[in-house]
Amino acid sequence: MLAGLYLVLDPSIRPDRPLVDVLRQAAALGVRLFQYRDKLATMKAAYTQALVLRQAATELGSCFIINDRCDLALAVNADGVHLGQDDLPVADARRLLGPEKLIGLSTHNPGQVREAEELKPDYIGFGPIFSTATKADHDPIVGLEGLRAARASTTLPLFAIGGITADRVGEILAAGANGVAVISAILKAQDLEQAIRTFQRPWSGPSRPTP
Ligand code: TZP
Ligand code: MG
Repeated sequence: MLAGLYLVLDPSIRPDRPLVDVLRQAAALGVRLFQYRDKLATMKAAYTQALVLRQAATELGSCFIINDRCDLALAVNADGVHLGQDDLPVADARRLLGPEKLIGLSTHNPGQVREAEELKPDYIGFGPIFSTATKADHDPIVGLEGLRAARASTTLPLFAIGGITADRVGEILAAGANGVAVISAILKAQDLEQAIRTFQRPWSGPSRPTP
């Protein structure tokens, strides 16, 4: 479960595209891990949106994680929360959510990865691997070199994030990531199905020749 394509649903990227439609289409194609990330919505609006996404993810057998907010994750009975370095400490999130929920932690440098080893989230995000416009205040770009170093210092499931396009997934996996967390390369894609299928290719085994 904590590997493969992790699709982060952020409404600011394509406000015209209903997130629940994206989730449904992606889940139908086999995406099993989603995160709802909204840095701008009021709590009430985020709650309303998260409930809809939660329900769709449950129907389609996918895992649903909330970015930043443990209270929202609890309110909609999400499968977990994804914490940044400035959010609640992992131990407090664990106390609030209990032992069964997933806790993810964003990390951006070797020190934070080593610290995560002690904090024991269920998985880490690591990046930005490449240049990204999605997060304005991001930490320095770590590149594939940084990713290899991070891999060497943790056994936690690791999702690479930041500027990831489908053509780079192969080298990211070769550098040791368990999966990729993607926002814009999928949400902005003109053809959602085609974009998702291309991202999934490295995990879907050798392609069969078309008859
Ligand atoms: N954390 C590090 S980079 C990033 C986050 C949330 C944004 C990644 O978005 P994109 O559009 O896939 O580059
Ligand atoms: Mg955060």
